[in-house]
Amino acid sequence: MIQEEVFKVKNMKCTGCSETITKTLNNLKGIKSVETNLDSKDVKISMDTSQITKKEIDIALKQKGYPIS
Ligand SMILES: [Cu+2]
Repeated sequence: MIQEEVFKVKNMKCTGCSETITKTLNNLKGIKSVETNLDSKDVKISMDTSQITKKEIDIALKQKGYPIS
């Protein structure tokens, strides 16, 4: 099932951060689209929930220094 969710992202402070976050997410299986918002410090992710979980997204981003909540 394709599901859209918004997560708060810690440490996202500039366009470099949002590029890293977007790239990291797009490399994950099951991610359909990524939209970062620097003002609200969050990311809107469209994902296939049969291929990826929030936990996996969290782990991948945490490794880059951007934990989500
Ligand atoms: Cu940055």
